[in-house]
Amino acid sequence: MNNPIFSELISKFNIDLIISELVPFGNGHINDTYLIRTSPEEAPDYILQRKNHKIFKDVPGMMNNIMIATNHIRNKLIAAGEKDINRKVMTYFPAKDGKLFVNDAEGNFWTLFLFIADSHGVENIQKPEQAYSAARAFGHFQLQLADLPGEKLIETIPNFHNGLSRLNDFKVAIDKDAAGRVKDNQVLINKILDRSAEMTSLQRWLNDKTIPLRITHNDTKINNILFDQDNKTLCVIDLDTVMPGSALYDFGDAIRTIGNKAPEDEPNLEKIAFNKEIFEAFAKGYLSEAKSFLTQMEIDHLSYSCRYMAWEQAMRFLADYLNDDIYYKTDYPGHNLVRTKAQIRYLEVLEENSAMMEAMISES
Ligand code: ADP
Ligand code: GN1
Ligand code: MG
Repeated sequence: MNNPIFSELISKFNIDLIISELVPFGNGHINDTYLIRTSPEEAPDYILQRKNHKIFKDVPGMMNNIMIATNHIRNKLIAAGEKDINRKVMTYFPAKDGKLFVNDAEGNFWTLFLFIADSHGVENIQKPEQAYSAARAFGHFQLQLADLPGEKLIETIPNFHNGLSRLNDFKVAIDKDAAGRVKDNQVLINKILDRSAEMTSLQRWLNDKTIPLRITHNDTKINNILFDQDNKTLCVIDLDTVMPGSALYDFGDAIRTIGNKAPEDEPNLEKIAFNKEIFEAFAKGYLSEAKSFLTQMEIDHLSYSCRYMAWEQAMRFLADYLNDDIYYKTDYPGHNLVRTKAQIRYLEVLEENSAMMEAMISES
């Protein structure tokens, strides 16, 4: 894939490169990602992304957030005398006009980042040691941003993890019933609604400042960490949603993916099981970095946060299914329903394991 439209687009970035190959890359549900391989072979490669501007309504604001956050981290790495900085933090490339993106003729927004060489992402984690280091990476990322004033960043997606607002969107989707799917899914709908009082508590605590707002990543799926060839973590990527949030979102969202032995769209619900060893390693790794800044209230709700993020995600998948699949990329009809069922089953699994999770956290 190497057509003149891409060549023209790339030529608008403030960088000299010779494209040898351009290939679709990664498994994201939102953006379109391409890897640009360049020649000569030893020259750096790049990640070109079409940011989904229907979802990210202020791409310039989002890229400004990414610039602020990555510059902040980069300065810390420099001050710490870190080597190999370009593999420990994302590097963005501005356009020739100084903007952090290029618009194409259709009004799409394209961005360019350095491809982190000799790296790979993982879709699932097998080894506790890998969970421990992934958790340290996420905890360390929060720590690196802990002294960045929140006012500098915009909310790239307003109310992104706000349970009260998500619940409201869900109820609107039920009322609209755009695809006539409500009647066949009442059992699933009720499973979400039945838990709404418990699950919206997090937003109430944020509203009354019982739990602090921090700068958080907000999309800590395991495939948003890059590992090197020795399976050591390099850096946290996919910074589109870095903005003020709760540390609990990041902990809970990571466990949403790696604490589950099955993928988030597993059709066979019997395969959905809690991975105790991975959870224990992740909790230890996260707290080894985050204990220094978390409040006791946050620590006491780490286990709750896993249920919260699974509940929120189930509600988002189901709302999208009821809305006729307009948000997430889907691979087949009914994909969002499969995702919903898997996520609700995982939520039940987390509920069954919550006492053990609490105990593991207090021992970490
Ligand atoms: P999405 O928001 O759609 O999930 P990501 O920014 O996570 O998109 O990118 C998709 C995938 O591309 C990632 O999971 C990762 O495997 C790969 N990727 C993204 N940025 C880089 C990078 N700078 N270096 C290496 N791989 C990357
Ligand atoms: C989306 O883009 P990706 O695949 O990293 C979504 C997350 C969801 C996730 C579910 C901006 O993440 O919030 O948790 O899918 N990102 C956005 O897999 O909505
Ligand atoms: Mg991603």
